[in-house]
Amino acid sequence: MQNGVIVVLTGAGISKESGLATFRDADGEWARVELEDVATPEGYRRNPDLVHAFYNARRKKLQEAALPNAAHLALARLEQEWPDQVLVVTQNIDDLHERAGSRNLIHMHGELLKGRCDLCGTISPWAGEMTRASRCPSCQHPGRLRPHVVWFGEMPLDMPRIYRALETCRLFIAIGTSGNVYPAAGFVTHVQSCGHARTVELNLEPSLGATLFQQTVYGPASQVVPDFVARLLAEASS
Ligand code: BJW
Repeated sequence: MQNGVIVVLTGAGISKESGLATFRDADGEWARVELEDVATPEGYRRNPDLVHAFYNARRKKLQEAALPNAAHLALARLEQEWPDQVLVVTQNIDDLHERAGSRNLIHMHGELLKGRCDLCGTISPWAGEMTRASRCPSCQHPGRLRPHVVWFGEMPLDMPRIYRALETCRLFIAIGTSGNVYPAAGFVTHVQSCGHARTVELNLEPSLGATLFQQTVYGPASQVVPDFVARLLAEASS
């Protein structure tokens, strides 16, 4: 393959082998809680305590029990060794890509280890429990801090930068995402419409949009991603 910009879209499947649940698999988050209750602004207004409990538990597990796996590490290696730009666009709110060493990274659905103040708009690091009484570290106002995550009906983050990268990339790789949630599920079609990139899906099983990709490889992310990255880097250096 010719060198050029690579965009990698990741979803919950890449963090599954790090011990973090996906959403729509049989053992996923949406089998335990109603998404309308915990992942919408309306759910948060109805019952903020329930939403805080959902994110507090995930924040604790992320910090106490999750480590990057071989797939996260392979993407960090790709960014270091690929002769052109590699941008990872993750739907995940965990910090496993950062911990693995990825630096050119967009969290389009926000970050679990940050809070956002509804009053002053400041986004602050947040490692502990968040409650209705939590104060914004910037304006000190209590009761207006919420998890810095993107719920249904809210605008995902950094979209202009993501679309610019999709329009210039030579390779688009989607890893561990089911293709249920837009706008991320539409990225492959957007890339195809630009007509100058190869598209690849790496997943445990075919996603909803699997037939839209030119190449598909199925298996656990910790195996298929390192293999795919090794092949790409070998092609680039030959
Ligand atoms: C493995 C594996 C292993 C397992 N190895 N793989 C049409 C167009 C545009 C928008 C819409 C539309 N129709 C409806 C909408 C609105 C809505 C939407 O998409 N609804 C759908 C349900 C239809 N979208 C929105 O509201 C978004 N905002 C928006 O659209 O704003 C307007 C806009 C439009 C156009 C451009 C710009 C803006 C916001 C979406 C917010 C999503 N939020 C959540 C929760 C918050 C974060 C959190 O709590 O963590 O984000 S929902 C949840 O789903 C989470 C995830 O990031 C997201 C995607 O899930 P993901 O990652 O795909 O996980 P799963 O579980 O679905 O799949 C796991 C995959 O891994 C599976 O395929 C497995 O096979 C695989 N797997 N083990 C490899 N070991």
